[in-house]
Amino acid sequence: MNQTDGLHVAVVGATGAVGQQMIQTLVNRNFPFKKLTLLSSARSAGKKVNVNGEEYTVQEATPEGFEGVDIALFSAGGGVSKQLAPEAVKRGAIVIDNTSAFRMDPEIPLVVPEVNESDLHHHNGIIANPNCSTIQMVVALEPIRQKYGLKKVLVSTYQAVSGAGAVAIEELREQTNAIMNNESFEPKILPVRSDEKHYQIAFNAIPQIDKFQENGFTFEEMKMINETKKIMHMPELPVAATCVRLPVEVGHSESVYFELEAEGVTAAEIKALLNSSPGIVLQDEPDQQIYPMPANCVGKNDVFVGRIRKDLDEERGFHMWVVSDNLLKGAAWNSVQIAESLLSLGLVKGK
Ligand code: NAP
Ligand code: 3JM
Repeated sequence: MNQTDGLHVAVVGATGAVGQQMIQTLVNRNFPFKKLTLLSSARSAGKKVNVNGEEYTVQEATPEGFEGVDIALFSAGGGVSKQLAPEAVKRGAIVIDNTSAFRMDPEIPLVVPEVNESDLHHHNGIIANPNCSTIQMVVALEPIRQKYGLKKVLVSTYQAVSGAGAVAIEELREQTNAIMNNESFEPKILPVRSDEKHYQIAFNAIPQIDKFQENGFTFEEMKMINETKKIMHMPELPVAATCVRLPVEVGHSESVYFELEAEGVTAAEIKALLNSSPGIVLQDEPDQQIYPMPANCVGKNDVFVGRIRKDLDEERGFHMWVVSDNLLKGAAWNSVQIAESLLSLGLVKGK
């Protein structure tokens, strides 16, 4: 098949917070699909979804459901990916996986097109999409790494509830209403659905995203640490992260401290560099009170950077504030962008 005839694309987890954005992004980008298969668990099978004026019926994800699929975008949790991604590949599909299931597998490329698009040349059927918080940070760090070198990265995140799925968005809304109406409520989802304790997220900040590891970091923090080193091909780069959930619906924010290899660099030089770097919008005019905020980045594909300033004590240290729509560049857009890269590099054959 000629690629321009269109591809058969499947979205696994099509009814979820990320899956919905994937469908919308495919439509918005005019992605060349001739057939779209929407997959979920048995719970949502049969549900009708409107895509660009056409009605699609969601089907239960099964191995056989991948027959004839060219590209499968997975976003239904790590367990589903581990079970079904190899089945999709066996049937000839290229899988772009949005979960943590395969990200640290050395045989599997972990790709942010602005940073390491060329890693796509060495895939064996599965390509991993990094964690949302990692993606927006490496888009901002890569131009700096290329020009000045990086010695250290320390990040604290301020993450939106939509990163924990549709049920977490619902929980924030219901809790906020309950508190405003003086009603009682019982937290059930955040910080981690399967953990023993659940805490209020409305009017609060929770310093736990994903489960705690033996080293005292959470899994979300370890994702940021390990994935950053892999994507930037810097296994020795010192990276540390603290990830915090906030009562924001969409848009992750990050305070990033980094140290350069180079000496004598100014904040103005970093601003000029980021202003002309791919995927980045610079919003950095303190005298006009201009800086990125999640409410302004919802629905946009870019990574917004501001508050760039030199550390007062460390000559090679800088601080910046990085914001992006976690469901778009953090998930759906990065996945579709990977699919677009595969097409432009001639790495999708089609059938
Ligand atoms: P969500 O809103 O809870 O949606 C989950 C989706 O997965 C739903 O479509 C659900 O279908 C489907 N699903 C659940 N169990 C399934 C099964 N056994 N077989 C097939 N489909 C199943 O969650 P979300 O926020 O969209 O996130 C989905 C996944 O994407 C996460 O678990 C995570 O691994 C990944 N993710 C990645 C990033 C990133 O940083 N790149 C960000 C957020 C999420 P039903 O409607 O049938 O339940
Ligand atoms: C974001 O149930 C699961 O396996 C999903 C957990 C999850 C992940 C993950 O680890 O894949 C929820 C939200 C992510 C992610 O992107 O890392």
